Amino acid sequence: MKATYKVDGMTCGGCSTSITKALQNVDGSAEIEVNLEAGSVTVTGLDAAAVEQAVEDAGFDFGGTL
Ligand SMILES: [Cu+2]
Repeated sequence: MKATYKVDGMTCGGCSTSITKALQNVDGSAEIEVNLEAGSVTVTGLDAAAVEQAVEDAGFDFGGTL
């Protein structure tokens, strides 16, 4: 399952790295692609609830599925 989600609060490369690491640590995650300019993240292998949890735990705002 591959889907793109809105993530608010990313301002720099450090933010995208934090989110990438947080999602990599979730069981089942495969490909993770952060788009800083668009404020979005594309994730393979996780459902929306798991992505939301990881994004919020990393300190960013989950904005739902795009
Ligand atoms: Cu940052």
